[in-house]
Amino acid sequence: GATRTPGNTADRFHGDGVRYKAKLIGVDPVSDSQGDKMCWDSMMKLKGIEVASRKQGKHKPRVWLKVFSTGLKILDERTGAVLHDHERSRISSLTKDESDPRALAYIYQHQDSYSLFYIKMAILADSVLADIKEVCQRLDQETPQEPAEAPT
Ligand code: I3P
Repeated sequence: GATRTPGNTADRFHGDGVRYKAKLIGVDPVSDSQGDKMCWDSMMKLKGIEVASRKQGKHKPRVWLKVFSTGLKILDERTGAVLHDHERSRISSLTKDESDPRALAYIYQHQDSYSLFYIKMAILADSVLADIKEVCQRLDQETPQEPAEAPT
């Protein structure tokens, strides 16, 4: 709508951003910024580790996923410490988990390497996916001279 134009500083992603309760399923190094099969294989690998960990009585770390106009942050739920700070221009391949309606994954580029972050939300992932898409797509609108890097 009209209130979501780029450069609008009064929207909900500015300031403290939008905070979602979540758990970090895992982080996995991947070889590229995108690729459906690569993402799926990485997610299933992390899911296997999650299942094995739970059998040993371990729980997924509880976090907050915060969506800002500038990117994403993952914070420790209890202490509020920032565990990961992800600038939106380095986020690629946002993936909806077809096997779990509360989970999502994305790839973050750090220098020459890529990591897949696999996150389980406390709510259905759709609205969170839409929020992440929105902040990443704004980047395209603001820098039309650059090739699109945001998730499609
Ligand atoms: C828990 C249950 C929860 C799950 C939690 C499990 O097992 O599967 O749904 O939280 O994961 O321990 P149980 O029913 O045996 O208590 P999520 O739905 O958020 O994954 P966790 O231990 O990693 O928090």
